[in-house]
Amino acid sequence: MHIFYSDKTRLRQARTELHDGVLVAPFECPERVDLVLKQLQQAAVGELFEPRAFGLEPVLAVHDADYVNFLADCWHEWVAAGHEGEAIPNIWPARTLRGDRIPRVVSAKLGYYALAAETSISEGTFEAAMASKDVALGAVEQTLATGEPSFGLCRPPGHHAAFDQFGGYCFFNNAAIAAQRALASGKRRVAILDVDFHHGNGTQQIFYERDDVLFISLHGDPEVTFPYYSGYADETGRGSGEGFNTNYPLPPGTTVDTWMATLDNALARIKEAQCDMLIVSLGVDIFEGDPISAFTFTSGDFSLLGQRLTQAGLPTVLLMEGGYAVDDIGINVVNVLQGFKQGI
Ligand code: OKP
Ligand code: ZN
Repeated sequence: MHIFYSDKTRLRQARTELHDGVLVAPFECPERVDLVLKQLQQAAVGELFEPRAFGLEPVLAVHDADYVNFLADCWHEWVAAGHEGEAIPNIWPARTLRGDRIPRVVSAKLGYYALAAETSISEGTFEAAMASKDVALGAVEQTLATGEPSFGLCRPPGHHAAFDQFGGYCFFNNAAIAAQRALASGKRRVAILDVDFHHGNGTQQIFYERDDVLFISLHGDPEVTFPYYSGYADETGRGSGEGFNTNYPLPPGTTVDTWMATLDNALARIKEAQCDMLIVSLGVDIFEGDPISAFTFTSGDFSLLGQRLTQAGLPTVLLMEGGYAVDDIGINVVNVLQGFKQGI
Protein backbone atom coordinates (compact mmCIF):
# COMPACT_ATOMS: atom_id res chain seq x y z
CA MET A 1 0.00 0.00 0.00
CA HIS A 2 1.41 3.38 -1.03
CA ILE A 3 0.48 6.10 1.44
CA PHE A 4 0.41 9.77 0.49
CA TYR A 5 0.55 12.51 3.07
CA SER A 6 1.49 16.19 3.26
CA ASP A 7 2.34 18.26 6.34
CA LYS A 8 0.77 21.21 4.50
CA THR A 9 -2.70 19.82 5.14
CA ARG A 10 -2.12 21.15 8.68
CA LEU A 11 -2.21 24.72 7.35
CA ARG A 12 -5.95 24.73 7.89
CA GLN A 13 -6.27 25.55 11.59
CA ALA A 14 -9.75 27.04 11.69
CA ARG A 15 -10.95 28.06 15.13
CA THR A 16 -14.68 28.21 14.50
CA GLU A 17 -17.47 25.97 13.28
CA LEU A 18 -21.11 27.00 13.56
CA HIS A 19 -22.61 23.98 15.30
CA ASP A 20 -26.06 23.86 16.90
CA GLY A 21 -26.13 27.65 17.09
CA VAL A 22 -22.73 27.93 18.80
CA LEU A 23 -19.24 28.62 17.46
CA VAL A 24 -17.24 25.55 18.50
CA ALA A 25 -13.76 24.20 17.71
CA PRO A 26 -14.11 22.46 14.33
CA PHE A 27 -14.70 18.70 14.31
CA GLU A 28 -12.54 18.61 11.18
CA CYS A 29 -9.24 19.40 12.94
CA PRO A 30 -5.53 18.86 12.10
CA GLU A 31 -5.16 16.26 14.88
CA ARG A 32 -7.16 13.93 12.64
CA VAL A 33 -4.28 13.51 10.20
CA ASP A 34 -1.67 13.39 12.97
CA LEU A 35 -3.42 10.45 14.59
CA VAL A 36 -4.05 8.56 11.35
CA LEU A 37 -0.42 9.04 10.34
CA LYS A 38 0.81 7.82 13.73
CA GLN A 39 -1.26 4.64 13.55
CA LEU A 40 -0.31 4.01 9.91
CA GLN A 41 3.36 4.21 10.86
CA GLN A 42 2.95 2.10 13.99
CA ALA A 43 1.15 -0.63 12.04
CA ALA A 44 3.61 -0.34 9.12
CA VAL A 45 0.73 -0.34 6.65
CA GLY A 46 2.85 0.88 3.74
CA GLU A 47 5.52 3.19 2.43
CA LEU A 48 4.96 6.91 3.01
CA PHE A 49 5.24 9.41 0.14
CA GLU A 50 5.04 13.20 -0.01
CA PRO A 51 3.19 14.23 -3.18
CA ARG A 52 4.61 16.73 -5.65
CA ALA A 53 2.76 19.97 -6.39
CA PHE A 54 0.37 19.37 -9.30
CA GLY A 55 -0.74 23.00 -9.59
CA LEU A 56 -4.22 24.22 -10.48
CA GLU A 57 -4.75 22.53 -13.85
CA PRO A 58 -6.28 19.32 -12.42
CA VAL A 59 -8.47 21.41 -10.12
CA LEU A 60 -9.79 23.48 -13.01
CA ALA A 61 -10.70 20.25 -14.82
CA VAL A 62 -13.61 19.81 -12.39
CA HIS A 63 -14.08 23.19 -10.64
CA ASP A 64 -15.14 26.65 -11.83
CA ALA A 65 -12.23 29.09 -12.30
CA ASP A 66 -14.05 31.98 -10.57
CA TYR A 67 -14.77 29.69 -7.61
CA VAL A 68 -11.11 28.72 -7.37
CA ASN A 69 -10.11 32.39 -7.48
CA PHE A 70 -12.63 33.12 -4.75
CA LEU A 71 -11.10 30.45 -2.51
CA ALA A 72 -7.59 31.73 -3.22
CA ASP A 73 -8.50 35.33 -2.33
CA CYS A 74 -11.25 34.94 0.28
CA TRP A 75 -9.17 35.13 3.44
CA HIS A 76 -7.18 38.15 2.24
CA GLU A 77 -10.33 39.98 1.16
CA TRP A 78 -11.97 39.15 4.47
CA VAL A 79 -9.03 40.57 6.44
CA ALA A 80 -8.78 43.62 4.16
CA ALA A 81 -12.47 44.31 4.79
CA GLY A 82 -11.64 44.55 8.50
CA HIS A 83 -13.76 41.65 9.66
CA GLU A 84 -12.98 40.24 13.06
CA GLY A 85 -13.53 36.47 13.10
CA GLU A 86 -13.15 33.81 10.44
CA ALA A 87 -15.02 34.06 7.15
CA ILE A 88 -18.49 32.54 7.60
CA PRO A 89 -21.32 33.03 5.10
CA ASN A 90 -24.56 34.49 6.42
CA ILE A 91 -26.53 35.49 3.30
CA TRP A 92 -27.32 33.31 0.28
CA PRO A 93 -28.95 33.76 -3.12
CA ALA A 94 -31.89 31.89 -1.57
CA ARG A 95 -34.92 30.86 -3.64
CA THR A 96 -36.55 34.31 -3.57
CA LEU A 97 -33.37 36.28 -4.32
CA ARG A 98 -31.22 36.76 -7.42
CA GLY A 99 -28.79 33.95 -8.12
CA ASP A 100 -27.88 35.15 -11.60
CA ARG A 101 -25.12 37.59 -10.71
CA ILE A 102 -21.88 37.09 -8.83
CA PRO A 103 -21.61 39.68 -6.07
CA ARG A 104 -18.58 41.92 -5.60
CA VAL A 105 -17.90 42.03 -1.87
CA VAL A 106 -16.50 39.10 0.08
CA SER A 107 -19.42 38.84 2.51
CA ALA A 108 -21.79 38.32 -0.41
CA LYS A 109 -19.45 36.11 -2.41
CA LEU A 110 -19.22 33.77 0.59
CA GLY A 111 -22.91 32.97 0.34
CA TYR A 112 -22.75 32.67 -3.44
CA TYR A 113 -20.01 30.04 -3.23
CA ALA A 114 -21.09 28.27 -0.02
CA LEU A 115 -23.62 25.50 0.41
CA ALA A 116 -23.60 25.52 4.21
CA ALA A 117 -22.49 27.78 7.07
CA GLU A 118 -20.59 25.45 9.38
CA THR A 119 -17.36 25.70 7.37
CA SER A 120 -15.39 28.88 8.05
CA ILE A 121 -12.57 30.02 5.80
CA SER A 122 -9.43 30.86 7.75
CA GLU A 123 -5.82 31.76 7.04
CA GLY A 124 -4.16 28.78 5.34
CA THR A 125 -7.39 27.11 4.29
CA PHE A 126 -6.66 27.49 0.57
CA GLU A 127 -3.09 26.21 0.99
CA ALA A 128 -4.33 23.17 2.92
CA ALA A 129 -6.96 22.46 0.27
CA MET A 130 -4.21 22.64 -2.38
CA ALA A 131 -2.11 20.15 -0.40
CA SER A 132 -5.12 17.89 0.07
CA LYS A 133 -5.78 17.58 -3.68
CA ASP A 134 -2.05 17.01 -4.24
CA VAL A 135 -2.26 14.09 -1.81
CA ALA A 136 -5.15 12.67 -3.86
CA LEU A 137 -3.30 13.25 -7.13
CA GLY A 138 -0.11 11.67 -5.82
CA ALA A 139 -2.09 8.60 -4.80
CA VAL A 140 -3.92 8.24 -8.11
CA GLU A 141 -0.74 8.81 -10.10
CA GLN A 142 0.97 6.02 -8.16
CA THR A 143 -1.88 3.57 -8.73
CA LEU A 144 -2.09 4.49 -12.40
CA ALA A 145 1.62 3.78 -12.76
CA THR A 146 1.81 0.55 -10.73
CA GLY A 147 -1.70 -0.87 -10.60
CA GLU A 148 -1.19 -1.22 -6.86
CA PRO A 149 -3.50 0.28 -4.24
CA SER A 150 -2.81 3.69 -2.73
CA PHE A 151 -4.18 5.63 0.19
CA GLY A 152 -4.31 9.44 0.20
CA LEU A 153 -4.57 10.98 3.65
CA CYS A 154 -6.48 13.97 2.33
CA ARG A 155 -7.44 16.83 4.62
CA PRO A 156 -9.60 18.87 4.30
CA PRO A 157 -12.03 16.31 2.85
CA GLY A 158 -13.62 16.83 -0.55
CA HIS A 159 -16.88 15.04 -1.29
CA HIS A 160 -19.25 17.91 -0.42
CA ALA A 161 -17.37 20.35 -2.69
CA ALA A 162 -19.31 20.90 -5.92
CA PHE A 163 -18.33 22.54 -9.23
CA ASP A 164 -18.49 26.00 -7.64
CA GLN A 165 -19.42 25.51 -4.00
CA PHE A 166 -17.71 24.70 -0.69
CA GLY A 167 -19.20 23.44 2.56
CA GLY A 168 -19.40 20.42 4.82
CA TYR A 169 -15.68 20.97 5.62
CA CYS A 170 -14.82 20.56 1.89
CA PHE A 171 -13.26 23.00 -0.64
CA PHE A 172 -11.78 21.00 -3.51
CA ASN A 173 -13.36 17.68 -4.46
CA ASN A 174 -10.30 15.45 -4.11
CA ALA A 175 -12.02 12.29 -5.36
CA ALA A 176 -13.43 14.06 -8.42
CA ILE A 177 -10.05 15.61 -9.21
CA ALA A 178 -8.42 12.18 -8.92
CA ALA A 179 -11.08 10.50 -11.08
CA GLN A 180 -10.72 13.14 -13.79
CA ARG A 181 -6.98 12.59 -13.73
CA ALA A 182 -7.45 8.85 -14.18
CA LEU A 183 -9.68 9.46 -17.21
CA ALA A 184 -7.15 11.89 -18.68
CA SER A 185 -4.50 9.21 -18.46
CA GLY A 186 -6.56 6.63 -20.32
CA LYS A 187 -9.05 5.00 -17.93
CA ARG A 188 -12.43 4.61 -19.59
CA ARG A 189 -14.83 4.51 -16.64
CA VAL A 190 -14.00 5.26 -13.01
CA ALA A 191 -16.18 4.19 -10.10
CA ILE A 192 -16.28 6.49 -7.10
CA LEU A 193 -17.66 4.57 -4.13
CA ASP A 194 -18.48 6.90 -1.23
CA VAL A 195 -18.75 5.16 2.13
CA ASP A 196 -18.64 8.31 4.28
CA PHE A 197 -21.64 8.72 6.58
CA HIS A 198 -22.69 11.87 4.70
CA HIS A 199 -23.88 11.96 1.11
CA GLY A 200 -21.18 13.08 -1.35
CA ASN A 201 -23.35 15.73 -2.95
CA GLY A 202 -20.39 17.48 -4.58
CA THR A 203 -19.09 14.39 -6.34
CA GLN A 204 -22.61 13.55 -7.47
CA GLN A 205 -23.14 17.05 -8.89
CA ILE A 206 -19.82 17.18 -10.75
CA PHE A 207 -20.46 13.93 -12.62
CA TYR A 208 -24.28 13.92 -12.71
CA GLU A 209 -24.60 14.16 -16.48
CA ARG A 210 -21.67 11.90 -17.35
CA ASP A 211 -21.34 8.16 -17.90
CA ASP A 212 -17.54 7.99 -17.59
CA VAL A 213 -17.74 8.24 -13.80
CA LEU A 214 -20.08 5.97 -11.86
CA PHE A 215 -20.89 7.54 -8.49
CA ILE A 216 -22.29 5.30 -5.77
CA SER A 217 -22.90 6.42 -2.21
CA LEU A 218 -24.07 4.75 1.00
CA HIS A 219 -25.05 7.36 3.58
CA GLY A 220 -27.36 8.55 6.31
CA ASP A 221 -30.84 9.31 4.98
CA PRO A 222 -30.89 12.97 3.91
CA GLU A 223 -34.44 13.26 5.30
CA VAL A 224 -32.73 13.58 8.68
CA THR A 225 -29.04 14.03 7.86
CA PHE A 226 -26.68 16.64 6.37
CA PRO A 227 -26.63 17.65 3.50
CA TYR A 228 -30.45 17.27 3.55
CA TYR A 229 -30.99 18.61 0.00
CA SER A 230 -29.19 15.78 -1.82
CA GLY A 231 -28.70 12.03 -1.55
CA TYR A 232 -32.15 10.56 -2.26
CA ALA A 233 -32.57 7.29 -4.11
CA ASP A 234 -34.40 8.94 -7.03
CA GLU A 235 -31.25 10.89 -7.98
CA THR A 236 -30.03 8.54 -10.71
CA GLY A 237 -28.21 10.86 -13.14
CA ARG A 238 -29.30 12.95 -16.11
CA GLY A 239 -28.81 12.80 -19.88
CA SER A 240 -25.98 10.43 -20.75
CA GLY A 241 -25.34 10.20 -16.99
CA GLU A 242 -28.71 8.51 -16.42
CA GLY A 243 -28.08 5.27 -14.51
CA PHE A 244 -24.55 6.28 -13.48
CA ASN A 245 -25.48 7.72 -10.10
CA THR A 246 -26.74 5.49 -7.31
CA ASN A 247 -27.69 6.61 -3.82
CA TYR A 248 -28.36 4.27 -0.93
CA PRO A 249 -29.84 6.39 1.87
CA LEU A 250 -29.92 4.37 5.09
CA PRO A 251 -31.66 5.24 8.36
CA PRO A 252 -29.78 6.26 11.51
CA GLY A 253 -28.79 3.16 13.48
CA THR A 254 -28.45 0.97 10.37
CA THR A 255 -26.68 -2.27 11.36
CA VAL A 256 -23.38 -3.34 9.86
CA ASP A 257 -25.11 -6.39 8.35
CA THR A 258 -27.56 -4.21 6.44
CA TRP A 259 -24.79 -1.81 5.45
CA MET A 260 -22.61 -4.67 4.13
CA ALA A 261 -25.52 -6.15 2.19
CA THR A 262 -26.01 -2.72 0.59
CA LEU A 263 -22.30 -2.55 -0.19
CA ASP A 264 -22.62 -5.86 -2.06
CA ASN A 265 -25.27 -4.25 -4.29
CA ALA A 266 -22.95 -1.31 -4.91
CA LEU A 267 -20.08 -3.63 -5.84
CA ALA A 268 -22.33 -5.59 -8.19
CA ARG A 269 -23.26 -2.33 -9.97
CA ILE A 270 -19.58 -1.40 -10.30
CA LYS A 271 -18.93 -4.79 -11.95
CA GLU A 272 -21.92 -4.44 -14.24
CA ALA A 273 -20.84 -0.97 -15.38
CA GLN A 274 -17.42 -2.32 -16.42
CA CYS A 275 -15.38 0.26 -14.55
CA ASP A 276 -11.62 0.07 -14.85
CA MET A 277 -10.65 1.93 -11.67
CA LEU A 278 -12.08 2.34 -8.18
CA ILE A 279 -11.76 5.45 -6.05
CA VAL A 280 -13.10 5.07 -2.53
CA SER A 281 -14.25 8.17 -0.67
CA LEU A 282 -13.26 6.75 2.70
CA GLY A 283 -15.09 8.39 5.56
CA VAL A 284 -14.74 6.54 8.82
CA ASP A 285 -17.53 8.58 10.41
CA ILE A 286 -19.72 5.46 10.05
CA PHE A 287 -18.01 4.49 13.34
CA GLU A 288 -20.35 3.96 16.31
CA GLY A 289 -18.43 6.53 18.36
CA ASP A 290 -18.53 9.32 15.79
CA PRO A 291 -19.77 12.54 17.42
CA ILE A 292 -21.80 13.82 14.43
CA SER A 293 -22.96 10.58 12.75
CA ALA A 294 -25.38 7.73 13.40
CA PHE A 295 -24.12 4.43 11.98
CA THR A 296 -22.82 1.53 14.06
CA PHE A 297 -19.43 0.31 12.82
CA THR A 298 -17.04 -1.01 15.46
CA SER A 299 -13.31 -0.68 14.88
CA GLY A 300 -13.23 -4.39 13.95
CA ASP A 301 -15.93 -3.95 11.33
CA PHE A 302 -13.63 -1.66 9.35
CA SER A 303 -11.36 -4.62 8.51
CA LEU A 304 -14.32 -6.38 6.96
CA LEU A 305 -15.10 -3.26 4.94
CA GLY A 306 -11.54 -3.09 3.63
CA GLN A 307 -11.58 -6.75 2.69
CA ARG A 308 -14.95 -6.43 0.96
CA LEU A 309 -13.70 -3.56 -1.23
CA THR A 310 -11.21 -5.88 -2.92
CA GLN A 311 -14.12 -7.76 -4.48
CA ALA A 312 -14.34 -5.06 -7.11
CA GLY A 313 -11.08 -6.50 -8.43
CA LEU A 314 -9.95 -3.08 -9.64
CA PRO A 315 -6.92 -0.82 -9.25
CA THR A 316 -7.98 1.10 -6.17
CA VAL A 317 -7.27 4.49 -4.63
CA LEU A 318 -8.65 5.17 -1.17
CA LEU A 319 -9.01 8.84 -0.21
CA MET A 320 -9.71 10.15 3.28
CA GLU A 321 -13.00 11.95 3.77
CA GLY A 322 -14.67 12.27 7.21
CA GLY A 323 -14.19 10.68 10.62
CA TYR A 324 -14.39 12.76 13.79
CA ALA A 325 -13.93 10.32 16.68
CA VAL A 326 -10.28 11.36 16.87
CA ASP A 327 -9.27 8.79 19.50
CA ASP A 328 -10.28 5.98 17.14
CA ILE A 329 -9.80 7.50 13.68
CA GLY A 330 -6.28 6.06 13.32
CA ILE A 331 -7.16 2.46 14.14
CA ASN A 332 -10.30 2.63 12.01
CA VAL A 333 -8.35 3.75 8.93
CA VAL A 334 -5.58 1.23 9.59
CA ASN A 335 -8.16 -1.54 9.82
CA VAL A 336 -9.68 -0.65 6.44
CA LEU A 337 -6.28 -0.64 4.77
CA GLN A 338 -5.08 -3.85 6.46
CA GLY A 339 -8.37 -5.51 5.55
CA PHE A 340 -7.85 -4.42 1.95
CA LYS A 341 -4.33 -5.85 1.90
CA GLN A 342 -5.64 -9.15 3.25
CA GLY A 343 -8.34 -9.26 0.62
CA ILE A 344 -6.02 -8.99 -2.38
C1 OKP B 1 -18.35 16.27 6.39
B1 OKP B 1 -17.99 14.87 5.88
C2 OKP B 1 -23.65 18.45 12.62
C3 OKP B 1 -24.29 18.69 11.28
C4 OKP B 1 -23.40 18.31 10.16
C5 OKP B 1 -21.65 19.17 8.68
C6 OKP B 1 -21.13 17.80 8.49
C7 OKP B 1 -20.07 17.72 7.46
C8 OKP B 1 -19.53 16.35 7.28
N1 OKP B 1 -24.19 19.35 13.58
N2 OKP B 1 -22.50 19.36 9.81
O1 OKP B 1 -18.92 14.27 5.07
O2 OKP B 1 -17.58 13.95 6.89
ZN1 ZN C 1 -19.00 12.56 6.63
